[in-house]
Amino acid sequence: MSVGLPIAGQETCEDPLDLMEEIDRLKKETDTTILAHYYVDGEIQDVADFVGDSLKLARDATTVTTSRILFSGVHFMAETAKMLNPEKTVLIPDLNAGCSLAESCRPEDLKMFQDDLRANGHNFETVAYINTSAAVKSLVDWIVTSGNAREIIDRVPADKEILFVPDQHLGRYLSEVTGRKMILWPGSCMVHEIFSVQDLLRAKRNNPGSEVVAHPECPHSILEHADFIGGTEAIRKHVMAVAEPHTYLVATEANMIHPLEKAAPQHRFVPVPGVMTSTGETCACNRCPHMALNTLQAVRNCLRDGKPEIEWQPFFDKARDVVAKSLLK
Ligand code: CIZ
Repeated sequence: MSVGLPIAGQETCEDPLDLMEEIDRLKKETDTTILAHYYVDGEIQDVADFVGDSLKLARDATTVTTSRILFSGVHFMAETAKMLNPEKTVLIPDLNAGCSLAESCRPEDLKMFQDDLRANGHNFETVAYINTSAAVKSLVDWIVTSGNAREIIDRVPADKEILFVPDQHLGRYLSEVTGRKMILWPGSCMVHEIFSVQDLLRAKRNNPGSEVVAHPECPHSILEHADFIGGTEAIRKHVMAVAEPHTYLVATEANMIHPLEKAAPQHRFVPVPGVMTSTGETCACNRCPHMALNTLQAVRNCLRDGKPEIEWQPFFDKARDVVAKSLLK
C-alpha cells in the first residue's frame, strides 16, 4: 500500500455536515473570516460569514477584523480582497478558479488596444467590469460591477468615449440603458453565453405565468425575453419585494437559486434552462466550472493548510486606487 497518496474518490466520501462543522471550528482556531459569492455551492454559502455579489463582498472585505480572509469565489474576487487588505493573509480554495471573462482580456492586449485608440485620436476612458485581473484593473479608469454600473458610467465625463471591457453583452446592455456610445471588447461569460432562446421559451411554456429574471451578462437574444434584468443582488431584491407566491425562471448561474430560496421562500425558482430533456430532467450546464472548484473539501483544506494564498503584486497599488474610487465611494 502506498502511504500518503490520496485515495481516488476519498474526498467526495466525506459527510458534508461533518465538513461544515470542521470548517466552523477551523475558522475560529485560525482567526479566519469566510467570504462567499452567490455562485458557490449553497453549503459553502451557509458556513460563510459574508455572502453576496462582488460589490457587497468587496465592501465587506474592508470590515473584516480577523487576520485571515478565505475568499470562496474566483481569483479576481480574492485579488480584490487582497488589494483592500494588504496586511492580511487572503486565501482562495483553488488558485485555478479563474473566469472566462477575465481570461478574455489580457493586460498586454488591452494596453495595445488603448494605445491604438489614442493614436487614432480617440478621447476615451476605460471602464472595466470587475471580472478582470488586477493587472487589467491597473490599466483602467473605472471598475463596475453589475450592481453599480449605471452609477459609475454617469461619472464618466460626457465628452469622453467609453471603452468597456471585457463583457460585450453587459456593455451593450449598459450602452442601451445609459445612452452612452461604447467601444466594446469582445469577451463573454461562458455560463451566460450558453443559455439558448429555445430552452428559455420551452421553460416559459412549461411554467405558465412565470417571470424571467436574467443577468445582463446574457446575450441580447435572451435579455429580450426577460421581464427583469439585473445583477444577482438586484434579482434578489426584486423577488424579495413580491409577497405573492410566484414562479421565476432564473437566467444566471444556477447556485443563485440557493440565496433566492433563502431570501424569498414563498416563490418557486427554476434555473434556465430549467427543462432540457424530453423526460423532463433538468441539466447542470448553467454551472460555472471555476466556481465549482470551491468544494467543501477544498475550503476545509485551505483553512487547515493556510494555502493557496493570494500574493501581493506590484500593480495591486494602482489597481487598488481604481477599485477604491469605484466601489468604496
Ligand atoms: O458582480 C458579481 O458578483 C457578478 C460577477 C455577478 C453578479 O451579478 O453578482
